[in-house]
Amino acid sequence: MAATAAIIFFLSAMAISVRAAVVEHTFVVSQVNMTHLCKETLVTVVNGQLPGPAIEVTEGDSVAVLLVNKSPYNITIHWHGVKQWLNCWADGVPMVTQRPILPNHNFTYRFNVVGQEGTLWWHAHVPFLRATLHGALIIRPRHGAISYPFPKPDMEVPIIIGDWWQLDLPQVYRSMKNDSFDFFASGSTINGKLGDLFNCSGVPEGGYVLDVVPGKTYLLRVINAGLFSEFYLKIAAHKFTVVAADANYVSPYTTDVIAIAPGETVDALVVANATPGRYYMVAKPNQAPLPDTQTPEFTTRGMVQYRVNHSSMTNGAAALRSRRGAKEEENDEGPSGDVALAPQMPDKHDTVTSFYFHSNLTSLYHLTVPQQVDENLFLVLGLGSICRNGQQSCNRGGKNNESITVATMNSVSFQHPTANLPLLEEHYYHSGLIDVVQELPDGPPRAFNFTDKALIPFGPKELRLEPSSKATAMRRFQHGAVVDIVFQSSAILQGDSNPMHLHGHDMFLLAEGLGNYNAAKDVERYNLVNPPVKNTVLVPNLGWAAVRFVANNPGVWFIHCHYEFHLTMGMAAVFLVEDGPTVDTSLPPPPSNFQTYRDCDDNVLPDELCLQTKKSEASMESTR
Ligand SMILES: *[C@@H]1O[C@H](CO)[C@@H](O)[C@H](O)[C@H]1NC(C)=O
Ligand SMILES: *[C@@H]1O[C@H](CO)[C@@H](O)[C@H](O)[C@H]1NC(C)=O
Ligand SMILES: *[C@@H]1O[C@H](CO)[C@@H](O)[C@H](O)[C@H]1NC(C)=O
Ligand SMILES: *[C@@H]1O[C@H](CO)[C@@H](O)[C@H](O)[C@H]1NC(C)=O
Ligand SMILES: *[C@@H]1O[C@H](CO)[C@@H](O)[C@H](O)[C@H]1NC(C)=O
Ligand SMILES: *[C@@H]1O[C@H](CO)[C@@H](O)[C@H](O)[C@H]1NC(C)=O
Ligand SMILES: *[C@@H]1O[C@H](CO)[C@@H](O)[C@H](O)[C@H]1NC(C)=O
Ligand SMILES: *[C@@H]1O[C@H](CO)[C@@H](O)[C@H](O)[C@H]1NC(C)=O
Ligand SMILES: [Cu+2]
Repeated sequence: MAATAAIIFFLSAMAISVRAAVVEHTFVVSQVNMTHLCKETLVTVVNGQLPGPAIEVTEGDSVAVLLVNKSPYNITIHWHGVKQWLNCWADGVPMVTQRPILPNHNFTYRFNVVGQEGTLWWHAHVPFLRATLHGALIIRPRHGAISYPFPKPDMEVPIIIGDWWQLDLPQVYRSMKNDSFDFFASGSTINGKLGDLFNCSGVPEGGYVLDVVPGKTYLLRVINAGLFSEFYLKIAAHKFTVVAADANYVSPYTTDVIAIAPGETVDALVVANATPGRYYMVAKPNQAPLPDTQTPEFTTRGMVQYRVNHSSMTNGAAALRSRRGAKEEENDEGPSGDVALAPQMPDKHDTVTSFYFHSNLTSLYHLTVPQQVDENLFLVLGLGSICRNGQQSCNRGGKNNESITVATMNSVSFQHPTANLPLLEEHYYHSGLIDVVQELPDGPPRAFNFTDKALIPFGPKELRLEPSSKATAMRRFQHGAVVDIVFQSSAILQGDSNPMHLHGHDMFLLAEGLGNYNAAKDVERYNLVNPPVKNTVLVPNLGWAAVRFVANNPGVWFIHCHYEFHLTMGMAAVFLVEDGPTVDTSLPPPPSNFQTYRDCDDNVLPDELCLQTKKSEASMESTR
């Protein structure tokens, strides 16, 4: 049975291209001790590595990842940005698309990577644990480097920006769900390394080093795997040519700074054309200025180091210093005493540089953007409160123990499904249960001046706006529906931006702006010719972003903010895309290794999972 399925799977992969391969990995999830900043911390990682292993494929390949869960946690892995065409089963969202993989259990994910090129990534879709469970997913063109739509790079380098946490992350999650928010990382990292801005008793932390050869071109595959912050990335004395974002090619865009929010990826070329020497590569988080609450955030840096002999290196850097002066760039004493050049970074309160960076991206190709729109959603992103213990009324706001602060879309805070079957299974087997989830409203319950700064800081003024509901909010789309969404950030969120990530589909980013969205004048600005195509759209702080996508991939897809604190607080929903009219446009049955409620009778599913499905199963029988 399993063998037959494997053969069918292999044949369908073959049909795409005779040369398509199956890329296989084994991911062993376990806990290891790592020591940074003088402190040993127990972290959950894949194959003992942080970041985890990179998956490298050629477009059209299939991927098979055997996940062996030796951690004490329930785990699922999400293949961030992979479209999972007709394969929602492999999307890896616990209780939305699959049951979690229990401790001491295994599961094999199988998916094809088709019609996408560039950089994506994978991460655990387990609250907060994705801080240490992540890695790159690199998709090269089928016809080799010659088919890159830019000069062939001499070398490709993943640059994963992340956080270093010294806390028990599952406990942080439980606390944040219970109205307690003062938990922060202890540092930031580039490729898992904190760098020399951090030290243990004065001994600098090791930093990421990229050795370069003069004149060579490097393709940086930049991923923001951090939980809390957007970052600015710069390399002293070097420019980037951005060529792709979210595994979609963009018109080459030259800049000295990359802005990247959690969930986004950026591919950029860097030519090693500076005077040979040592140049800091710096990743610095940004945040909205006062009166926003200011949170601890950390700059991290690595080094771009020219491969030349030591004396010419020192001379080169010194020459560069005297030529450029200290106004543009700051010099820093390297650990070994020679001088390395540090880039001048944007101010941490500068959010305009991010707005410009994102607004300046356009698709490399002219696209066929559908013009006829079937559905319009206006999703206001905000904060709210719910009463503890399901009560209807309570004291809200301030320091009280009767309500819990939540994050919302149109005043609904997402209740992650826990008690029943995964939503996708309910949907596929037509249990009828899925009908009881709440419909995501098309617009906010009340209009207000969404970006009125008088609402900052979060205080008594917005109390009247905040009563919210907690529900598994879902929106159903007919197969093929063309959907427009305007995401509107609100001042209730203080000055937070919101990287909104949609599973299973890319979105055309038609326009973005500051202040309140105004259809009367903003629709005219829509780019329907070459909009960037994204799986994660950064909605500017106190601003909006308008996207369009075609709901043609049947299944149940998560849509959520990629800031972990907003997701934990409920800034999420699910989109259910109906089957199309044909087999080729309908969700196939679950893969053969996929355990559903039907396996309970055969004792295939572990008892823990059967117990929780008993109730659902009973009600399913009654609806059949
Ligand atoms: C991590 O370190 C602690 C304290 O040193 C030790 O008790 C524990 O066994 C270690 N765990 C692992 C997985 O190495
Ligand atoms: C893991 O998942 C099972 C089944 O959904 C659930 O019963 C259990 O409480 C979960 N364990 C943890 C630690 O979340
Ligand atoms: C999980 O996979 C590992 C490695 O292949 C294997 O040794 C183990 O028996 C598997 N466990 C289960 C429960 O299938
Ligand atoms: C949640 O917070 C409330 C109020 O601070 C506290 O009484 C309760 O013990 C907390 N619950 C958990 C599970 O931490
Ligand atoms: C080490 O780190 C601490 C805390 O960030 C800082 O105050 C101190 O200046 C650092 N020391 C050195 C020698 O870099
Ligand atoms: C692109 O960036 C430049 C500054 O780098 C800015 O002046 C311009 O307005 C930006 N373009 C858009 C469409 O935002
Ligand atoms: C809530 O706070 C009030 C006033 O601080 C206190 O009297 C009450 O015991 C608290 N209730 C709970 C359940 O902690
Ligand atoms: C909304 O608030 C902004 C910022 O405080 C203000 O500039 C704008 O005039 C307000 N708009 C309306 C329609 O009241
Ligand atoms: Cu958010």
